[in-house]
Amino acid sequence: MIRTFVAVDLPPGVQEQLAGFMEKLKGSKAQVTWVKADRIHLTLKFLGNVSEDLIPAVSQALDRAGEAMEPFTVTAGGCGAFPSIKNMRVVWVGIESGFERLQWLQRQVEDVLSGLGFETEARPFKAHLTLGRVKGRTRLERLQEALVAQKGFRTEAFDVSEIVLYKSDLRPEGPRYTPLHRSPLQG
Ligand code: 2AM
Repeated sequence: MIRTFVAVDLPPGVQEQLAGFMEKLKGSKAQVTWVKADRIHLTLKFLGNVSEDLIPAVSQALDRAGEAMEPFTVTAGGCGAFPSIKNMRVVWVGIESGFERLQWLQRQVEDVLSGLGFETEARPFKAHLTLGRVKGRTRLERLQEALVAQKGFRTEAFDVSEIVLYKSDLRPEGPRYTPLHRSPLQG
C-alpha cells in the first residue's frame, strides 16, 4: 500500500515567502512542529493507503481532471488556525485569490477519483497551506496574537499549471513526499 495525496506545488519563491512568514510566527516560541518550507503544498485530496496496482489508473484519472481545466493564477494570503484561533491545532495560510478555480479543480479531482471508487470528501473544501502543527497547549497566546497581527500577509501570485500525485512516507524526522505522477492542466 502507498500513502498518497493529490496536491498543487508551490514555486520556490512562494515557499521562501512562506518561510519568512513562519520566522515571524516562530518568534512566539509556541510548541509547534513547523513544516519545512520546501514541503509546503496545497492538498486537493488525501487518498490514504492505495494499492500499488491502482496507481496507473489513479494517474490516468488525474490526467483527465487536468484536461478539464486550463492553468490559472492563485495568490495565497491571510492566516489562521484549525479548528479555530482559540483552539489551535494547525496553523495555515489561506487563499487570497483564485479560490473558485481551485475549488473547481478539487471537484474535478473528486469526480474522476469517485469513478475509481474513492470516497468523495463530504466536508467543504478549505483550501489552505499547512505551516505547522501545534504540539502542546502551552504558551499559545503570542502565536495567536501574531496570527491576528499578520492577517494581511499575502504571497506573490503564482501559476497553477499541474496537479501532482504524491507518495507520503511518514518518518520520525518528518514526512517525505515523492511525486509519483504529474498531470498538466490543459483544458
Ligand atoms: P494538511 O495540509 O491539512 O495537514 C499529506 O499528509 C497531506 O494530506 C497534507 O497536506 C494533509 O493536509 C493532507 N491530509 C488530508 N487529510 C489527511 C489525513 N486524514 N491524514 C493525513 N493527511 C491528510
